[in-house]
Amino acid sequence: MENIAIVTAVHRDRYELRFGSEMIYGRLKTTAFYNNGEIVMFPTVGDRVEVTKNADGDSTILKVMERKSVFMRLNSTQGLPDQAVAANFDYVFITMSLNKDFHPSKLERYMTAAWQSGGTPVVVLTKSDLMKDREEVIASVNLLAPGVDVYCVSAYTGEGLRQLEKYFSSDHTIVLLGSSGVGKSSLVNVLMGTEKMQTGNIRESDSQGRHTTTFKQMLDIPEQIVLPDGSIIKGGGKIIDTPGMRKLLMGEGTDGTDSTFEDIAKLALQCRFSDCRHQAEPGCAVKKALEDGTLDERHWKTYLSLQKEEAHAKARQQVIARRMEKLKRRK
Ligand SMILES: Nc1nc2c(ncn2[C@@H]2O[C@H](COP(=O)(O)OP(=O)(O)O)[C@@H](O)[C@H]2O)c(=O)[nH]1
Ligand SMILES: [Mg+2]
Repeated sequence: MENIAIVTAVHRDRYELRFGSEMIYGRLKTTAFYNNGEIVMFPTVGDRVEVTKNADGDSTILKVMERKSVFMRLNSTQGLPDQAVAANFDYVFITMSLNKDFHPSKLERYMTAAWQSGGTPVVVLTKSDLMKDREEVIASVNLLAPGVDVYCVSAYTGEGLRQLEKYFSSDHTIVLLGSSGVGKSSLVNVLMGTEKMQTGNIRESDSQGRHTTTFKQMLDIPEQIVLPDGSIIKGGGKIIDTPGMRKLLMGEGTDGTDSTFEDIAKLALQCRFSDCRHQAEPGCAVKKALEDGTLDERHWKTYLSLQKEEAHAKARQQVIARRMEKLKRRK
């Protein structure tokens, strides 16, 4: 695999690559990524790409290798393929701040996205220094995400960071998922021991057009991490910080939905009609469960909205496919 590089950062049309122990820059080979009538997904942070090394200039990226995990987001430009946000990670740190960001329905959506991505979710509740009383939030997480590890951490005091040690290892990559402002970049900085990432509510729109610098980055966690109190924990591995996680695409696969909404899937099997839409059909087990309270109304609503998003994503894919067909015929 001599000509395989790893994407460590994405600039507007230039990619920062790790090639063996070297850092190099690369650009897409135009004919490989545009113009061949097919939807070609651009590389993203974490991707393994095939390159032709150029000794005195930018290297050429020929192709994106198969991904073991990926987060997708809807393209804001209609008709263009959806974008990969981060790829090939092992753990998804679902970050929510303890003081005001925590909402059960948000957690459910993140859980679904995490399972669908192919990564393993870990719930990391941030800014623990601002909240002494966590029992309620932790109980809520345990209820919605049974079996998923939960941690309370503070980038300011370093509380709880020692417990994350087990995720840091040279063959593991972590990706941070969570709303802007919850402290993802601050967490990265404290692990890195330096201000690698800009912090303080950078709006997502700013990370796209106007700025040329990248906020999407994969960093090497140092072998030893010095916590704010001076104590040392074991580090290692890689961490991906990206602000572009808001409009995550709920993909077509239902695996993720299935693990978060297993209860609903089970109920649906008990409906009288196998094609029950859980609206006004007689003998609907979902309706009954909603009525007698065994199925939580909010949980059901989250499920419905995700279904809608999936349908929307599918429709978009069809529109794109049709356009691409047309383009092909025109050539
Ligand atoms: N009190 C407290 N504030 C924090 C902590 N981590 C981050 N912040 C603050 O929260 C704001 C957003 O942090 P940032 O790391 O940029 O969040 P991001 O958008 O998720 O990357 C900044 O003003 C940080 O100083 C923490 O552990 N405790
Ligand atoms: Mg940030």
